[in-house]
Amino acid sequence: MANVVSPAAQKVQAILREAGFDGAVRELPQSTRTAPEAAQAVGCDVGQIVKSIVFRAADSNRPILVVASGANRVNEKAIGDLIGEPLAKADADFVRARTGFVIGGVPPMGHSESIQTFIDEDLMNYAEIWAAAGTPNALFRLTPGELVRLTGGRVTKTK
Ligand code: 5CA
Repeated sequence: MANVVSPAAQKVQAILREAGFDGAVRELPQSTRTAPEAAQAVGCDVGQIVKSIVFRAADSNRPILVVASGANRVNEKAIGDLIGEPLAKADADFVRARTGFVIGGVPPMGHSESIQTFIDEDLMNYAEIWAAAGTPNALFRLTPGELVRLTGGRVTKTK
């Protein structure tokens, strides 16, 4: 924990500890802003990277989080059907305001408000996965079961 210097990454580490998760946030020298960069940085398959993609529900204006495998594209129409309203793009300001984190560092949990979350079922195929930890160069390793517990999200087909 002592080696985590960025305030945003420290915040994620603290949130994880409070949730009873004992894994450590890792700050890396290189960028982990995108899923391919993150996979390269930790030496895993791109599919093992947890993308936390924020959308805006078009009618209610609430944020919707899709936690997707780095190998997959999100099917916005399918998620819109699940929530009963279309999904719109979220811009960088919306993401920062509603999650408390900048794009490229948004973690799957610990946001400034509670966000309805859908989890890509393909992430369940891996023994270990990696998620963003608050900044575009911080990650933490977890299991799919831990992801489900930490986010309270619904596992479904998101692609
Ligand atoms: N740290 C990496 C791996 S964990 C990461 O956060 N990847 S990510 O996929 O979860 O976050 C990047 C995502 O942010 C992109 O997939 C894209 O959906 C979104 N994004 C990137 N640029 C913008 C932008 N200008 N406006 C809105 N969303 C964006």
